[in-house]
Parts: sequence; C-alpha cells; structure tokens
Amino acid sequence: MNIIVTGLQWGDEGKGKIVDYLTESADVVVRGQGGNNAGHTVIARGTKYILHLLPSGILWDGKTNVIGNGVVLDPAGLVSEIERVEAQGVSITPDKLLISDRAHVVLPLHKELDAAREAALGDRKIGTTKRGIGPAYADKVNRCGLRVADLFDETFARETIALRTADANEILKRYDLPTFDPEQQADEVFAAFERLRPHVTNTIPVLHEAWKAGKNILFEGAQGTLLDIDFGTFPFVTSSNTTAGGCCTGSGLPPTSIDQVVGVCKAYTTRVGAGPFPTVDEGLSQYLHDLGREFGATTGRPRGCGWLDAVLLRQGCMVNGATGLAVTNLDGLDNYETLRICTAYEIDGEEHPYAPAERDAWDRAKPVYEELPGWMTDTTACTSFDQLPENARAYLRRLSELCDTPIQFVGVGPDRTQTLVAT
Ligand code: 2SA
Ligand code: GDP
Ligand code: MG
Repeated sequence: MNIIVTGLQWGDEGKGKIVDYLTESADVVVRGQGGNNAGHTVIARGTKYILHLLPSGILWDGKTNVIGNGVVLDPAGLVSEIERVEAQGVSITPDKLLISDRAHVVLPLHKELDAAREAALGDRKIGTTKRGIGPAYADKVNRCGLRVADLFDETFARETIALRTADANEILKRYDLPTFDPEQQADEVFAAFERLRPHVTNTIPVLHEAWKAGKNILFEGAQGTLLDIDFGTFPFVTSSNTTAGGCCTGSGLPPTSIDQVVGVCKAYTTRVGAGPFPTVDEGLSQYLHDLGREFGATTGRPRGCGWLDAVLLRQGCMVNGATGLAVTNLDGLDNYETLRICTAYEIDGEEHPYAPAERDAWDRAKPVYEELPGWMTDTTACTSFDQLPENARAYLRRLSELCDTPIQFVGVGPDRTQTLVAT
C-alpha cells in the first residue's frame, strides 16, 4: 500500500504525527517537496522530535528514508538537523537516509535574498520562513540552480556558486546590504556536504524497486494545500506543489503507484505568515494560545487561529484526491461551547461554494457559518472513535459530509497513542 499524507490547510495540520503513526507499517518514507521551511513535530517514546528535512521514518529502525528530487536541500541545515536528532539517540546511517542526487541545493545566499526580498516588500511581504526556499526554487525553474549531483564536481560547483553569488550581490547592492564572498559560500556548502556525501544516490530506481517488490511507501507532505504554488492563496504560498501530485513529481514514483491519499486537517484552522484567512477568529486564537498551543515548530511564531473552513477543505480534498481525512487536534476544542464551520463565502451579496482567485475578492469574502454545539468533555483519554462524545462525532460527521470524504483518523493529543482510527 503506497500512501500520500498531505496537509489540507496552511501547514502544521499535524502531518508529522499521522505520518509517524502510518510509518509503523511503512518500509520507505519519502519527502518530495519543500525544504527546511517545514517543521514536523513527532512525539515518540516520550521524546519530542522536531524534523525539518528528515522524513519521520528516521525515528524508526529498519526503514528507508528518502529526500526526493523535488526537495530543496540546505546542506548546513540538514547537517545540524542530523546532529541534533543523533544527539537525541537516533542513528542516521547511509542505509537509513538516502538523498536524491537531483535535489536542488539551497545556498546561504538564497536565505539572504529571501530575507532581503521580504524586507523590500514591506507590508506586502509573504511572511516566509526565510529559509531561502523561494530563491532556491526560482533558480531551479530558471535552470541556473545547483543540484546535489553537481557537488561531486567541485570545480563546476564552485563556478556555479560564483555565478549565483555575482547575481545575488547585484541584488543585495541594490538593497544596500552586505555582499557575499563566493569562496566563503562554496566553503560553507562543501563543509556540510562531507557529512552528506555517503547518503547521496539516484533514488528513482530505489523507489521503483521498492514499489515493484510490494513494499509499503509513505509520502510525507510538507506545508499544506493552501500553500501550494498552484492551488494555494497565491502569492501567499510556498514555492512548491504541496498537493498530492507534488509527491509524484518530487520523487519519480508515478501517479499509478499511489493507493491512498490521507488529507490531514486540524479540527479548526491555523495559519502563520501573511495572506487571506477568512475564518480567523481573535477569541479562538487567544483561547488556544492561552492553552500554550499553536506556536510554529520552526520559528516559534504564534499561529493565527480560526474556525474550520469547509470551502477550502472541500477544494483541498478535490485537488488531492483525498481518500480519507485525518482530523487532528480535536482536543483543542474540548472546552468550547459553540463551534462554527464555514460552508460558503459571501462575496458582494452572493454565496460562493469555492474559493475565489482574485486577490481583492478575498478581502470581501465573508464566511457563511453553520453552528454546532461543543462537547465540553475532555477527549484526550479516548482510545476509540466510539468513546468520543456524541457532539464530537456529530462535528466530525458534518465535516466529512461537507468534504465528501470519510474520516479515517482523529487526533486527541500530541502523543502517538492519541490517534484514533475510524472503523
Ligand atoms: P516559505 O518560507 O517561502 O516556504 O514561506 C512561504 C509561505 O509558506 C508558509 N510556510 C509555512 N506555514 C506554516 N508552517 C510552516 N513551517 C513551520 C512549521 C512554521 C514555523 O511547520 O511549523 O515554525 O513557523 C511553513 N513553511 C512555510 C509561510 O508562512 C509563508 O506563508
Ligand atoms: P505538521 O507541520 O503538519 O507536521 O504539524 P506541526 O508538527 O508543525 O504542528 C502540529 C502540532 O500539533 C504539533 O505541536 C503536534 O505535536 C501537535 N499535534 C498533532 N496532532 C495533535 C492532536 O491531535 N492533538 C494535540 N493536542 N496536538 C497535536
Ligand atoms: Mg509544521
């Protein structure tokens, strides 16, 4: 069984935990897009791990973890992540972690360009993680980026880095920012590459052989559908296809290899960074932050919180072809008296069942809400779907109906054991 786990909102849906749960029966875990802008929190054996580029299967013995061709890889960032996770007692050996030779490299200058561009955009900024993701993907699409395979040819790689540095310096000068020394850029990359070198390989045949041998492959999506470069709230998106299709183009495994797509969403909605968020709610944000919830795993930023948005979830289920929903953080709503679900947007007096594409229509979109009674009961100790309070089950049933997708998992706490499976 080959399964894609994809986020249906603006990231941080709790994909890390669902992936970790599904990893138990997976042989191979693959990341196909994004970079270390992702932050996946996994609590396993009582220890909290925060993973950025490493697939969650790394926390298990005997699983193969693949960083696919669609990922943009910051070598120094990956090395420090490996060191941090190894310090937590997890060994990361070349048989456990494979890095695609076709993945693109995030250079230190990409991070600087990311930050410079954000600063120049002022109040129109995207709210990026400043991990250099956009500039690295831009170089890939512009066909001037550096791939991991290029690092084996040091002369070529140093020449490419010098060219990229010259271009970046032009931009940095325009912003009156300090420029880069090309040699220093290259030295930094090569210092990190020494640790990564034994992990680099052509991952395409490895994945195909695993598929053909009937192994279970799990695709770990990063960010979420609403941050997808095509289907998200453009331009407030990331620079990759975060939806199910991105897992195929980002790994070399074809659509015909996919058996299931699990769409992960929270029982409410959160977003970090700028951009449209029609169902954002001050009261709910304050309530969740007061519980110590909803702070970013990568940057610690407080996430804005709002009601469940079935307009966006419905579209997410469509473009991902979700075969099941994983609804996490149901416990976050345990003590809220009245809950809301947005079923349509009202724009200029008309009801719309789908999200608009026009930027200014978002500002005029007013959520049309349906209210449901809360359950006012602690769900964190529930171990099966049937143990959930009736109002919680009714809330989930309504969500499933609005998205035309069955509920497959429900999360009632951050621990691996707090994942309920719908029967
Ligand atoms: P970027 O850095 O170019 O990909 O940013 C572009 C937009 O994508 C959003 N984005 C994210 N949103 C939520 N979580 C993300 N990762 C971390 C996490 C966040 C953190 O998983 O916890 O710790 O703050 C993530 N990565 C990118 C970003 O906010 C921009 O809107
Ligand atoms: P990801 O980026 O989609 O993997 O999600 P993050 O790890 O960034 O954020 C999700 C947060 O919710 C993390 O702190 C998880 O530990 C936590 N989490 C996931 N599922 C649940 C759940 O069902 N209940 C609670 N309370 N926390 C959860
Ligand atoms: Mg996250």
